[in-house]
Amino acid sequence: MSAEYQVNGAVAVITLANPPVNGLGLATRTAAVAGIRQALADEAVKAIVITGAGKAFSGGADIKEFNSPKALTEPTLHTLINVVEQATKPVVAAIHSVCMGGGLELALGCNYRVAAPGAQMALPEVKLGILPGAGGTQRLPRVLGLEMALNMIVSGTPVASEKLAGTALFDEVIAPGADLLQAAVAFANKVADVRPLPKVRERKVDYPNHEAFLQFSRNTVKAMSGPFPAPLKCVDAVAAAVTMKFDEGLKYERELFMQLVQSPESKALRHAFFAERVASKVPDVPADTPVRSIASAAIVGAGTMGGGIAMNFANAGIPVMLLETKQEALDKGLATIRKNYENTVKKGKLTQEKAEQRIALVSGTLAYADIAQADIVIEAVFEELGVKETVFRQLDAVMKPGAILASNTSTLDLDKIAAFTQRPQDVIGTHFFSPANVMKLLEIVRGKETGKDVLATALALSKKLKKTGVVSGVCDGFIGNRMIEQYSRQAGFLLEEGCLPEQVDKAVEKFGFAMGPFRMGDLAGNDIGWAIRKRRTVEKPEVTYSKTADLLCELGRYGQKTGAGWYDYKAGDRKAYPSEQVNAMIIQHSADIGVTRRKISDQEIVERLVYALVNEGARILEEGIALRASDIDMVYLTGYGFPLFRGGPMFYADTVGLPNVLDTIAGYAKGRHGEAWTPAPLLVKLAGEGKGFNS
Ligand code: 3H9
Repeated sequence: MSAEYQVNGAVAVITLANPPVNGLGLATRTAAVAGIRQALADEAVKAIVITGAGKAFSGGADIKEFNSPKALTEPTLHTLINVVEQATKPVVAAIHSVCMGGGLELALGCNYRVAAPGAQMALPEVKLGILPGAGGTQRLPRVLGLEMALNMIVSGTPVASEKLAGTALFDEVIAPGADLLQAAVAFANKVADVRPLPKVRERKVDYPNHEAFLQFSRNTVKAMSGPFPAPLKCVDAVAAAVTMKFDEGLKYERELFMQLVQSPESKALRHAFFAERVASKVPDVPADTPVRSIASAAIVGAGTMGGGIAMNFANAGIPVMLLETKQEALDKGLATIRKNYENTVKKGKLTQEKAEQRIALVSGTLAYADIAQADIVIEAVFEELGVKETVFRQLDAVMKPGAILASNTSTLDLDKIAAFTQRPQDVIGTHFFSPANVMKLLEIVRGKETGKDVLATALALSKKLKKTGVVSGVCDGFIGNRMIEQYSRQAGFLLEEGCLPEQVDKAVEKFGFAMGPFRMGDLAGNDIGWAIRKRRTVEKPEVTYSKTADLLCELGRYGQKTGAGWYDYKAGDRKAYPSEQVNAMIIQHSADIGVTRRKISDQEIVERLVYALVNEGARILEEGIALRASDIDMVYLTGYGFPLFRGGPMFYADTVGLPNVLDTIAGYAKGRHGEAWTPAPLLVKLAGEGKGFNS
């Protein structure tokens, strides 16, 4: 059973009991319908209360059931809501904590709703690329009015129950601390004999001049929804609440829901929803692994990265101390942090008071001894093993026992870094992405000796810092940068063969990337990749690269920070202007290496860049560097601007079909630099078995 049935005097109480959030899966729906029928059959029962066990009333339809026959197996969510709505005895929803999606739709099917304060009320389906498909678009406008309902449905944003007190959504919002079930049962007793039973479906949505409002909404939503079809369909469905009879509107909502649930965009969003949650699970690190307390932090290095990382701690209310070698660098780092907070205040995103509180949590020092008591120290110094060695030997000497020693390295061997200390079990990689106070991704690098409790602590910390933590094993570049290396190589070869930066960037941005490789290089600093290539050409001389990026750096064009990179920039303007100097250099380079430039299609550009990611991703998966394909997708969605509506590189490859991906790769393997296209064995294997990376 996943709903419990109890009788409390003349009131039957049905408690949805499907942890963690009482998703309305088949078993729960079946038990709830059985409960209603039992209550209707029992003459002693005069009214019914539906509530939820644990930490939710209900989080909505069980998303795991979508695209499975279970979603359409009776009793469906529609049937459950129908049974509730047609009941001949009053049904009261007792709402607390989370009341979302199908959960709110179920509550709207009840005759009455009593809520605890602080319940999160939402129809968040749009975030999964769908719309409320069990009457939400028809019933919510009937209790909240057209404007408020449309806002909630198009944004998916939760609204606290107490803010909706006084609307027709609630019959009662109880006082803080009062007993919800007791209040709901008392309410049910009070209304037990009231007839006719009030039904939301019988209410009208009145909105003068609704056509003009709906047209305005369509225009606004269209401009904001990018490649996602769901927001506009939400407007269409809500419009039906005004323009159609209730049952017609319900039918129309259903049609739109069925279209959206099959859409690739919705599949990608649902994949991302579960990918984000599963990423924090590590098979050999149980959920109850004890974690170390992180009540204070220290950062070594007050540069752009160190400062950004420090802000994460301050934002989470954790005091953080920055360590630098020179007063000037420390002052500069602290001043940048202050400036960043002031800018956020100017943009209206933070109050002055909160900014001051956060700034007060950040301090600085030049002495290692001052950071010795921090619970975690994150090294964010120059990406060079010798420099890291000096830092880690010092940290090992001063840090208190049990402190976590983390490195923000983006490419270096974490096991070598751990070996500079006497406590490799306390060493872990925490790779933040620039700008570190903004980007969601935190790549957590597990060394061969990293303690399980240290890993569990880092994962818990990522949640506290509002990051998406993804675990990576140790290899050159970990998940993200190891893959991007193959992507960048292809971008470089494309320049040699006939492209200019603007064409490559535009093709990739049209595919949906936030930024093409050359604009991204200019933002991150081309000198960083240059330093890495210099190291790698020594370590791996067999790996071929285009020299264009090196020639660019030799011209001093490091990117936006030097006012010139792949593009030209004007002072105070981040817009990228194609550079005659760079384009001439690229064309000359092709001539110098004897390559006849050709016209390259956008399709080829996208395939070469994206499949380079996929092929390397497959190796990473096979080697166990990533625990699962969806972790790789999370890295790319949250750290590299991969288009969300495509679900990440591995998910995208699955949608294209691995045999198709493999065929295309085989074609490129016959071309110039074919050595870069040796297919990953796992890709070959899965394509042969007719499987995908995520299935
Ligand atoms: C819908 O209702 C469609 C209808 O309109 C029409 C149908 C015909 N199903 O986020 P958390 C799991 S669409 C299944 O870490 P929190 C989640 O996977 C649905 N599972 O916790 C995770 O599992 P695990 C509309 C679900 O406290 C665990 O719960 N509803 C569902 O930070 C904890 O999740 C939504 O879109 C679900 N519906 O936040 C709500 N929801 O422990 C989506 C959660 O195994 N959910 N899980 O990793 C949320 O926004 C948040 O999960 C919630 C809890 C606020 C509920």
